[in-house]
Amino acid sequence: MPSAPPMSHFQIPPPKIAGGPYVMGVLNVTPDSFSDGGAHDAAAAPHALAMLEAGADIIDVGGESARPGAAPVEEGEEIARVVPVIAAVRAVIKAPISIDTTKPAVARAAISAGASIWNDIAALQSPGALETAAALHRPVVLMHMQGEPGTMQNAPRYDDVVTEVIAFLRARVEAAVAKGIEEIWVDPGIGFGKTLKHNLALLNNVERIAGETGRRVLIGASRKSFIAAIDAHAQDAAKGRLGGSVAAALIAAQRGAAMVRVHDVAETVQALKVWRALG
Ligand code: 9MG
Repeated sequence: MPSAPPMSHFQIPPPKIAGGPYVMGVLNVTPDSFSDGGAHDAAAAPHALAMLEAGADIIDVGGESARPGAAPVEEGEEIARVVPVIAAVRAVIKAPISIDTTKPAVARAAISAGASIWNDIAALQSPGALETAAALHRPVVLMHMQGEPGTMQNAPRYDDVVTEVIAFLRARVEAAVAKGIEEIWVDPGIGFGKTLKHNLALLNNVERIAGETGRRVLIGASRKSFIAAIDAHAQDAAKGRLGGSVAAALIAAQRGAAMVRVHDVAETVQALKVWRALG
């Protein structure tokens, strides 16, 4: 008997802003999520809808905080957080949903519930992650992080951050390609084991990262603490970093980012549209 055909390959539709970038709206489902782009279960679908109406292309659902110092979440608990939310969001929207996880079992459960993209801050380095991603036939985002969320901001060190991040991303792309994974995005991981200087160097070199990895680049700078390292008035992540977040997304797009991951969708989309209107 002939074997079953592979699951169909998912294609991300074109970005809403002509010429891009794609805008990925953050939907965190963690206990501390209300101040971090989050919503409680019942509010998740309306929040996702609001982000889409404001111009988001993709909704990124995450059940484990990646903030510096955040505690790890057990696999079963993470699945219990994200699956009902993905199912509820999928019931009301057609747009792609990405699952922000490092765990293959969570990615599998999320894709079964309706997610279509695996956003992995660990770049498919967890045991079995490459094989799982290959079997899922979905686009993946491979992100760079030095260390682990609990300790990554203690003392980040690089001789040449841009060169080292590119070397890491190239190696992860090669590993993914070797397993047959087709649609691969890369992400230098703003704020993940990086000082202000490192973050600025990476933002300034998005075009080089895209060129030397041969992949489209996603940048997530929204509400990150490097903004407070530039402006002392930005201590409150949810309320005090809007201007810096929008500026960083715009700069990333101008430097060649093909996707920006943001909490404040309407404000970011407006800024991107003004830039695109210049032609
Ligand atoms: C989940 N998450 C938090 N920050 C992120 C970033 O900068 N990039 C990606 N891909 N995911 C992120």
